[in-house]
Amino acid sequence: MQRRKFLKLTAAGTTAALSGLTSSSVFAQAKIVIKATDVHPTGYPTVAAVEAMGKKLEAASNGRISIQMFPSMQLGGEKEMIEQAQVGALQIARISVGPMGPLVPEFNVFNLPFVFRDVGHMEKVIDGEIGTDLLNKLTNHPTAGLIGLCYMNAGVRNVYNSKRPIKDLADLKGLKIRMMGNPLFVDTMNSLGGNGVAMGFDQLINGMQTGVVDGAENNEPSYDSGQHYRYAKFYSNTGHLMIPEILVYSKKSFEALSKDDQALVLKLSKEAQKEQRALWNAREAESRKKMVEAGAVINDVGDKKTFQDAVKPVWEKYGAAHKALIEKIQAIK
Ligand code: BDP
Repeated sequence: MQRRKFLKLTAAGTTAALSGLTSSSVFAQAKIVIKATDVHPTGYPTVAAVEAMGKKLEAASNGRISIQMFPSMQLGGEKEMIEQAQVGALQIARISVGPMGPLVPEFNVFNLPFVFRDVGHMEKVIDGEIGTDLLNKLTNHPTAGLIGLCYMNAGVRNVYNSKRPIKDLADLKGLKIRMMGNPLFVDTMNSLGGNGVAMGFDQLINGMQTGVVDGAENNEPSYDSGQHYRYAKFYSNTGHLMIPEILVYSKKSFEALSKDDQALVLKLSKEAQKEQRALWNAREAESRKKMVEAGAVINDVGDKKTFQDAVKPVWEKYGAAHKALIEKIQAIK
């Protein structure tokens, strides 16, 4: 389908060239279909917010610009999404900040376990100067090939598994827990006493079915929408990570847009950030309810402090180079 569209565009260009129009005037009018992708399904807050952004783009451009959404990992897991955005095979990827740490090391500060005091703290950081600085770091990165558009909420990540509730660190012993692809997360799980296994989100259900892993960790909406309760019914509120999401735009594709179109995309992505937040808050509450109905067994951990103390080596390893940034985050009240 994409190929057909491309051929149509080329044919329009040729006809215009033959009829004496300059190609730039033709391509200024050419329709722009922005391919967007997300690991989550239709109806998930991040997907809905990007779709709403598409409607606004269409309205603001008289139908010239639109977003075509590919939800539910149709274009692969996050690693594949990032790679495709880098080469311009797709334009918008909605990804977690998680896998961005190895690319822009400052992002690993957001990935440090227990770095944010609560959701309000995290929101202040991403909405403020630090959030903007980090998005710019990504945009200005010499080889990343991505433009950082905006952030989105993703709640708190908790451990779930098929064997037992996690109340204390000892309960994690011997459990193989899937983590996102970034060594920081494997180190985090190992320091908590479990066995961290790096794996794509797209491999997780298979991993749980075959017993390659005993469980994973994620926010309630991901656990609910992926029906992970079917394979790992013990959901324990470890709250070890609070990682914002991010919308990235292919730099290659972005540079091909006119300045006005670039400004429009940037403006509407900021609106999408706000809209997603409202959708997120509603969805979190809904998912918690659905999890219980689906038979998930939910528990709080005993002493949170023991979890926070256990991850100190992770802070030393990944935080040492970013002391000033960490202090700046901690100073935000
Ligand atoms: C979800 C994020 C998604 C990640 C996924 C994961 O929304 O971007 O791919 O976690 O664990 O919460 O990989």
